[in-house]
Amino acid sequence: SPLIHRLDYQQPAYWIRKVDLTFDLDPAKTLVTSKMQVERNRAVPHGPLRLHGEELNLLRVLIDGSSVSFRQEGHELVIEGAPDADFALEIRNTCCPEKNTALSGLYTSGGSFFTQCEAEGFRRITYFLDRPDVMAVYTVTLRADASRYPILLSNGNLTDSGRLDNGRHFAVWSDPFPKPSYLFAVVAGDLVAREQRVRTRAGKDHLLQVYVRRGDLEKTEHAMNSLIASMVWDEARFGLPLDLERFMVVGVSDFNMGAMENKGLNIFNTSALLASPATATDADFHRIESIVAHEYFHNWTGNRVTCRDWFQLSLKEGLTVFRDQEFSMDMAGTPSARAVCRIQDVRQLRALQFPEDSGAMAHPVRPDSYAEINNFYTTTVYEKGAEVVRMYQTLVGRKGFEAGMKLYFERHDGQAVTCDDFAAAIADANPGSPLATRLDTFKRWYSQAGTPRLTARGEHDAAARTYTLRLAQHTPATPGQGDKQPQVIPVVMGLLDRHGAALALNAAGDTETVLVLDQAEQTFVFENIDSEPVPSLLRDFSAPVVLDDGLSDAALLVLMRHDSDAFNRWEAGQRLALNRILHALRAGQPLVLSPAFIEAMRGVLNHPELDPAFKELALTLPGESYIAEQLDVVDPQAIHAAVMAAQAQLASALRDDWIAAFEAHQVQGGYTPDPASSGKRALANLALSMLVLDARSSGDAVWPGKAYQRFKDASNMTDRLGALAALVNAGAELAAPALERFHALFKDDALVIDKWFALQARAPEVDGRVFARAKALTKHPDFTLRNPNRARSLVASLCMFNPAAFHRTDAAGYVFWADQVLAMDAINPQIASRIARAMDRWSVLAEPYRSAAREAVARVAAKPDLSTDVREIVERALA
Ligand code: HT7
Ligand code: ZN
Repeated sequence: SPLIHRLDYQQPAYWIRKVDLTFDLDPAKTLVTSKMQVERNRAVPHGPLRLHGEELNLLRVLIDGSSVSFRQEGHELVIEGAPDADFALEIRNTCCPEKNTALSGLYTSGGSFFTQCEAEGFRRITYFLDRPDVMAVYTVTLRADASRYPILLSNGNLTDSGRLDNGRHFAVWSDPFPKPSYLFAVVAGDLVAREQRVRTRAGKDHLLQVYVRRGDLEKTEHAMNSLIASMVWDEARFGLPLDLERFMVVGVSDFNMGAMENKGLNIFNTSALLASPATATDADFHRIESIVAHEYFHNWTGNRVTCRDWFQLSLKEGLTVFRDQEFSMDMAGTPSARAVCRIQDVRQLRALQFPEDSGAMAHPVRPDSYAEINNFYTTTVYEKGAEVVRMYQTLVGRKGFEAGMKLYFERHDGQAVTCDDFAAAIADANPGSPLATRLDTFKRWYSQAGTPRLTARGEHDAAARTYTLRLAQHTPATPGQGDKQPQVIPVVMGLLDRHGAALALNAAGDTETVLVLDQAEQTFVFENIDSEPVPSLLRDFSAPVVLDDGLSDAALLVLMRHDSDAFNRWEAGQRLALNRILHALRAGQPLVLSPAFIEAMRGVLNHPELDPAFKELALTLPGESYIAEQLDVVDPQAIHAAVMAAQAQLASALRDDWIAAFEAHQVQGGYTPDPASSGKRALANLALSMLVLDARSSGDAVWPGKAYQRFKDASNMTDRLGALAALVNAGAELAAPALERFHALFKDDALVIDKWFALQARAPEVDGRVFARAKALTKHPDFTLRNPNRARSLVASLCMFNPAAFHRTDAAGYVFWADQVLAMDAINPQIASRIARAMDRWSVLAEPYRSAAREAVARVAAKPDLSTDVREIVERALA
């Protein structure tokens, strides 16, 4: 497929300023009539009007009321004789929602109609200039059967509604804000709404509605509360109010991503919307809060100011992820709960984005080319993009960042702009700042792929009482980018003495500072340092880099016990564990945890002041994909064996402490998903899983029995799933009856059954049993590739999140992967290409995995009628 290049951007030959859309909704054949006000763009030479359109049946094309000649060229409708003036264009076409299994455009799910237009779904509804820099004002008339589709929704305000003949009815919606077509939405179906009227600080009244299927209404309270909290936060933190009288959120079970920020009509995957204590875990409640906030925040960062072209995607996504992360931290409240949020975000970044940055799909935050834009809704664009925005804030300060945001909206409200425009606004609002003085170098974060390596070495001069810190950076080559230039790396840091006391870094007595690295190598000297200090670098993970500070285990122990920065306390513990695991892997020796490490972990577990949530994170070993990232040649089985050994040793050495922790962290009273209660549940669940694991090697039946009892009696899903996971992950005999019981209890709740599949597909592999079970589950009557959540729960869980079950010496995992990708591609290319990415890093695998994996990728690539989505992924993998 041809590549689209960022530097080829050109304005369109025409703008579409106003659209009148009429839908005669029918699952088999929906009729769409589009009346557009088209304006000639005098900034570019006159040329044909080229409209995008896919999977449509064209009925007629009129310009100023008269038919015109046109031709269809691939996915374009070309009108050669379009006037060199403004004109009215009318197009009539049909599409087939019930056959739309790709879930892009207009489709049906559970008997209702939904749309998904980002990135290029609008062209699957009608012919249009389906690009984000074409912004129009929409009026939408929906006509449908009144009994099957009593609710008819679109963007903006309801301006008319009423009955029609033949049991049909209609609704007219007008959206006053010009918007790109990707923010257009329609929903029609038999839905019910939770409603809430709110008054904002500015004194405006709004109606908030959360629409779901009948029966799901009681699961929408948390989403509604999250929406209200998001509104309050955005007004308080950034002065950004809701600009619509009505804000609607709708849940749908078949959805390719988490949610979509359509103007005034957000559409959500039910997995990101519905929660009750009995069916959703603490993690689900937290995820829902963050996604509801994310979509709401897009109303300003994405909708009011949108992207000029899709290469600028991180302009809205990186910024909005940053905003939802800040919101979650503010909602968490205490410094410790904020640190837990940050640690979770960084753990996610390292587990998903770092591998992306070092694999076949590595690309800059602002990519240079793509074949299929849907392949670039990536963790690099989203999460690394958010880290880039965080670095702006670190370099100009929180107030400076808020001033930069204000200037960004003053300059660009109502426009479609670029990442450069955002950078300019933040820098211009902060003249003289370390950002403004290095803006061009800073912007390399947008253009260079790959995770920079930061090396730090310190030298203490006892006679001069100085400490000299040498920082060096280097970014490894990535596909298509051999040579990298130095980037701007803000290093938030402090120095500790060997007893853990914070040292003054300057005459003012500051104990924390920001070093700004912008060269390949730089040296920083600290005065009046009496003895060899322990450096605490990159506090709060101040830049998305891999740090090599060469610290000894003894120095890491000082940081782990005493650093004022909670992130670095956690990080030191992870590094101690990682060092042991890597040492064993490189030496090909069995893993043995040192007594010092075990005692340090005991210290954390029994610490009287640390938060349970922090303890749970500190006592969880580094993930297998993060460990793999540290190695040049990856043997997934060896990594798994080392992690399992480390876990077994921690389980057994701290057995009594785990018992005490489990008993001390029972939450009394009704369920609430607040950070304190969820932290306790997380630690109790970890303790329980350690005790059940240890029971397996010691032959003890008490803890599996207790876990089963807890599973049966639990009053919330976090405890129930935690106990079930403890049994399944330890391979306990009681796992099978517990799984059966769980399925029977929740057989009618799709989101819970997704958990049932995922738990089994993600269980730690032992002797190929997990793989065999997962493969068998593809034949389970509840399994289907047609529902993305279900497909992800089994296929993605196995292929992308269970390396030891997937990477097998007999290559059966790769055969399974290829079969599933090909089957999925015929149904839903976006989901198929996500699953295809399980092979991004095949080339770093040890043999025999490497050759077998390559063969499987080649088998998929050899299929002639592959979608553009999957083709781009497998061809990049093989390049
Ligand atoms: N902006 C939304 C992206 C999205 C999407 C993209 C491609 C295909 C389907 C999709 N559904 C949603 C989601 C967000 O970042 O908020
Ligand atoms: Zn987003």
